[in-house]
Amino acid sequence: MARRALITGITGQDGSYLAEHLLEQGYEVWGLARGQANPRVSRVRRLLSDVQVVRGDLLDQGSLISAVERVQPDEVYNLGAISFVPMSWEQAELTAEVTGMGVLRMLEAIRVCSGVSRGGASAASGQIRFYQASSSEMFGQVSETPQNERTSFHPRSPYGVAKAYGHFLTQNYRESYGMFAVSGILFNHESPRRGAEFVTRKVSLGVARIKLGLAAELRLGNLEARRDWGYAGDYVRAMHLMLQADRPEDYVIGTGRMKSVRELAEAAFTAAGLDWERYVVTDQTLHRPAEVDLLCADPKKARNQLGWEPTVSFDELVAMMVEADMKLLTDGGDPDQEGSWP
Ligand code: NDP
Ligand code: GDR
Repeated sequence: MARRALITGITGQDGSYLAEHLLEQGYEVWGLARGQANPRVSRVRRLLSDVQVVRGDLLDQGSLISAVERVQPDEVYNLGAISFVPMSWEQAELTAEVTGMGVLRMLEAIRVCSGVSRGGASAASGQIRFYQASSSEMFGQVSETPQNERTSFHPRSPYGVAKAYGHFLTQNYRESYGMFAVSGILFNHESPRRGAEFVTRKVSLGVARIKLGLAAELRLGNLEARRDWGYAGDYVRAMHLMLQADRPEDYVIGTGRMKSVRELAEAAFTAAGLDWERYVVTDQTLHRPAEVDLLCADPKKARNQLGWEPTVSFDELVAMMVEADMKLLTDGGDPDQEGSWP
């Protein structure tokens, strides 16, 4: 019998790549989607026609219990979240509810459906394996570089705080109930399917628009922020590997290399044969109330224990994204429409 996976956040960047990867591995894949007429669901149905959709919302405990009862998954990947850091200041309570409390609701759904009582672990507690999408944003103002699984957290946004709650809760359900529940502490990962609000995609779309004469400038915030950027397709393999391990453990996933937003802009404009300094305009209103200045992963544990390695370099990633956006716009695609996914 095929193994069965349930993915929350199926309409997002990682949900799509993870679904493709699991289908290739022979899984039966189910995606949790919210809303009665979510336009992103039709995008999933078109691109990922083998994925089955179950309705549910991380804000609604009963819907998660129903989804787990219906799908009877072997593995649950909790990727659903409000994931855009600036939005977490504007809607801090909603971020706490979805990105933080949503983890509690998903873990409770699994606990209840596995028949694990609060009195302690049962044999059933190991049946459903759980992956939580933790984030390098939890490190925030870093105490050491690079960051590994033992580095302390100092989150700098309501998003980072909500992720830290979900992270510790996942660890707590593992310790309290013996559940196979793990967190991947993933550093920034990008692709042509990245949301247009995130800086890499904003840059690749901006470059494509300027190259095609559709825009004259690109407005960016803090050019000095440094991140460890990798390719989303590589990172979803790590999620799957974590749930195949003998023991439930948390892992840091990243490339171990850091670049600044300035270097990102330079690489993307250069990939299109343009000089970035002629087009990039800095805009103070795009700076954040509290910035994370730098993040850089130490992925040694994942390399040694899971055999995981990234395969796409920073320059290859930037070139891939610029090329995809040039094609999208040349073909008349509209990146602001939910239906369009390169
Ligand atoms: P996206 O923003 O692309 O996707 C977020 C997903 O969450 C969407 O499918 C969205 O669905 C869903 N969602 C939002 N609110 C709810 C809700 N109330 N109930 C159910 N689902 C909901 O994120 P990514 O794919 O980039 O990231 C996946 C996960 O990994 C997120 O948890 C993110 O925080 C985390 N992460 C991402 C990193 C990255 O660099 N990409 C790095 C580290 C962690 P809808 O279409 O309905 O809005
Ligand atoms: P991040 O990603 O906040 O790291 O969170 P984002 O791409 O939004 O920002 C990265 C860095 O770029 C700087 N920056 C800008 N950012 C945006 N979005 N737009 C701009 O115009 C701009 N100019 C400069 C930011 O200040 C920041 O320092 C992502 C999300 O996917 C999270 O969900 C995930 O947890 C983390 O990565 C790891």
